[in-house]
Amino acid sequence: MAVDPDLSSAVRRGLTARPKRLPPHLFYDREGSQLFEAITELPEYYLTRAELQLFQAHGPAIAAAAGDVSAVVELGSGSAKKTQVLLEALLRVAPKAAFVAVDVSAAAVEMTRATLRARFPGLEVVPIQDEFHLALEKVQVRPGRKLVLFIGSSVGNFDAAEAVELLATWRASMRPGDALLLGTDLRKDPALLVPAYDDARGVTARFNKNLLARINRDLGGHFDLDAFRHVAVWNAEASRIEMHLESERAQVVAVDGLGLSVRFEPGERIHTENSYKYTPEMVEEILGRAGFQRERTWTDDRGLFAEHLARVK
Ligand code: AVJ
Repeated sequence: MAVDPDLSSAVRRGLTARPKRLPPHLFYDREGSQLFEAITELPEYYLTRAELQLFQAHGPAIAAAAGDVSAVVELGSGSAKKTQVLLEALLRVAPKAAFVAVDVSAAAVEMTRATLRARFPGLEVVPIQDEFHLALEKVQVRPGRKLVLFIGSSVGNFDAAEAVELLATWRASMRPGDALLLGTDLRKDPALLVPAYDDARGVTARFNKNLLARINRDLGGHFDLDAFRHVAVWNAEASRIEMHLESERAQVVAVDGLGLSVRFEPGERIHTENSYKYTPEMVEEILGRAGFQRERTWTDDRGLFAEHLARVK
């Protein structure tokens, strides 16, 4: 078995920690990425539709506020359906702008390039497979102002301290006049939040359990997926949805590829994801501490999701 060293060390660290945890970036292997796409179409998962509606309604205003940029840089490139709507508006204001698609996965940047080629034939699309801060450094060989996109509530996986550190690192590779467009989910009634992470069809449960399936596939694990329960809870104090995998019984699970046996108590949980939900004050604070000045914020019609345009201070 060809074992991925990043996966191995993350799984070993997480399953030997107390409480047990697994980092959310492990969700996104081929199966997990497909399950995430399915989540974005669920009736309960309002985030993607709200952000799309926001770009449809406010794309031109966002573009006008961003100004005549020479490059639009998207950190984390997916199927890019929402990005295309925004990009259409941006290119009307900045018709010569290039689009730089950044992802740690080569497959993701290639998919983005192919999709955008078809929709915007004249657009220069630059794929960069690298860490985000290194990609931002590379982009700066181009003259002109850059607009950096970090949308889709991707920042939601990080707590405030981590988010500040992340944004400050990017800020260090940005120049005066460059802008950041940050997409955040908003804090709202848990009656709306919880079902978005615990849908009736069980797609999110499968997405969560795919972590165990992935360990079985890639690391010779022996997890019985039926012996774990998908749990999504609202943590009001921390302002986040938490996802866990809860052991239904006492069990010992071997992971052959790691030479590891993991013991679970009945009801013991593996913490798999935090998804932070923001107030405007939280966003202002994070951006400010990271060296950005928030200039404008837009929300969708229902006030579920927000997009913030911030400038290098
Ligand atoms: C990709 C981090 C924005 O937190 O809503 C969806 C991931 N997890 N359902 C989110 C996710 C469970 C998603 N983000």
